Amino acid sequence: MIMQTAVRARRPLATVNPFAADVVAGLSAKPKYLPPKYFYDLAGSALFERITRLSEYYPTRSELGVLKEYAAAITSLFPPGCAVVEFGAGASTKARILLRAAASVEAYVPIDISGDFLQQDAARLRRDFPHLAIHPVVADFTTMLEPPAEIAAKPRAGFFPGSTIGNFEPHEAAGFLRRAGVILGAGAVFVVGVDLAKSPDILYRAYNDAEGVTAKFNLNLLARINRELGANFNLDAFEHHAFYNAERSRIEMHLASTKRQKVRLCDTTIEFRAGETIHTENSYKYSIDSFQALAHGSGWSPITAWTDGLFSVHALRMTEDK
Ligand code: AVI
Repeated sequence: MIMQTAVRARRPLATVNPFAADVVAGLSAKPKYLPPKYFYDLAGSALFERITRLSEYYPTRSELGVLKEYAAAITSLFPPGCAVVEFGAGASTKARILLRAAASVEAYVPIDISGDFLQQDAARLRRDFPHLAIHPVVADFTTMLEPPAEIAAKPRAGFFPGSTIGNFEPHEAAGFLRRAGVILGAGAVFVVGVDLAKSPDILYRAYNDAEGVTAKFNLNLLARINRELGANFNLDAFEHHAFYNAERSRIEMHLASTKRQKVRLCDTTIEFRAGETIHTENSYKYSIDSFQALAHGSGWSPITAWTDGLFSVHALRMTEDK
């Protein structure tokens, strides 16, 4: 019998596990960073849900208030017989406010990466809005390029609430707005929720709540890396830091190492100096004008914006095919 030695080709980490590849790349960079999209595993999503109910975290309450107050005005801009496409839909709580106010909408297309969640919510939406066609799409909306086939013939209104656009770098936000323009097409209206620049005190408190929920949300990123990648982060040796960077008009979140230490993950050793941080999130804050300028530079014509002074909801129109 001939003994064979199996020589298995090593596949690149990015193909085997994109999470592991992104974590190793981010923690090997100078300065260290981690992509904020990895906050939202099951535990992180539950913590974010708690954040939205904190007294200090005004954006969710403010946006819901603006949407409720101006729902009729917002939906009056929608093209008749349109499909509403929501990017990163989650539980579609905010879309429901618009769908209730918009008599002429024919279809709702929630796009989300989490399939299970989307299907459960679609069943509830079909029950609550029996006159609407509900077409959930499981996809990463940041890389999508075409409208779903089911609504190819319909005019479209886009919806991107929550100031998630603030978690993109401005050039990424511009790229996303351009791609959304291609998906939504000529004549589309795009409703985008954007947090406003304001007093640094209010911003500081929103990301440094007294109960420490935002700190847990930030540290859960390390807990997730331990759980999923078998790393050995000691969560007690890292601290949540969040501060307003006025020059860049953004809240920055970091995890700061309280001492000199080494962490093992994916056959790699990552070294930390005392005080060294991992940059985990930026949350850009815009003025009405600065967001309209960004939208305009990305192919959209700003129509109007509604605000309660803290948060803004923008209506944009796509006047030509991009
Ligand atoms: C989802 N995103 C708009 C939130 C924000 O405010 O930037 C994420 C968040 N990070 C800390 N608290 C909330």
